[in-house]
Amino acid sequence: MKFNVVTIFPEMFDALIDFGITNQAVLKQQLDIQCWNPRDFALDRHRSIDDRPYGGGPGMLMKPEPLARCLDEVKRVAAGPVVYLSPQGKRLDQSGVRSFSKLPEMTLLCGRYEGIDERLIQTRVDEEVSIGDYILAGGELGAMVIIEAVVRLIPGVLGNDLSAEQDSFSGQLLDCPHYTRPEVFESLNVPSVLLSGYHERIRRWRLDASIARTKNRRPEFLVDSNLDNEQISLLKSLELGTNVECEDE
Ligand code: 4FM
Repeated sequence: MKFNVVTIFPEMFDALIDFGITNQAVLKQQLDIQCWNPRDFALDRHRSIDDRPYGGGPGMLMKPEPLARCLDEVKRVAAGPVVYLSPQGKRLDQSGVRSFSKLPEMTLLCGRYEGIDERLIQTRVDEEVSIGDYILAGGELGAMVIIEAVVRLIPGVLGNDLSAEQDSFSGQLLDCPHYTRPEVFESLNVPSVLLSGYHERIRRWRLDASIARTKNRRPEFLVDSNLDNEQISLLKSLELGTNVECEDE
């Protein structure tokens, strides 16, 4: 998959290119990140990209012309939607990440300062997306969040075929607790079922723990969710208090 990123801070994306799963995907040519700097499209001597807001007020805005020239060049050579990262956008969730992961290419537009000229959003942005209800200083970290979340779903990246979507049941349920060696850590034991070797009991314990956690921490996930019969019956026994496992959840 290819990401075109419009940003005045392209070096920030070295974090993805140089580390972790995104680095692995770049090395295996499963991921391409190309940054486009609006400053390179400014025509004045000072290569200015910001200007003062009409109507007054504090701070600066990204001026439309360099950004427009930059985006027009990206659109000339690139495929897929232009996504603008901002707190005003539609909240991203795992199903949104999944639909991005099916695209061969997309463009992420990162703003800085107090905002970008609205006419640029009107004329050149397909979707406005927010990664959460908090205010960052620019769109770059949001773009990096999208790239990392999308890349781990691309088939063949990480060897994800089992782990990527299964680890959270496709975003429907929260993950269960995990344990590794030693068997006792600071006098805390690993749940004995995980040491038993009974694979079906382990599978049930994990499913049960996932449903209990979800009910306690994110009950809204269980409203209108597509649980199977086994999951529904586990949820009912949890609601009746007849569930023996998961004491703290
Ligand atoms: C965005 C600052 C554009 C300045 C931001 C400009 C954000 C979020 C966010 C800050 N992005 N989800 N929340 N961006 O806070 O995606 Cl011009």
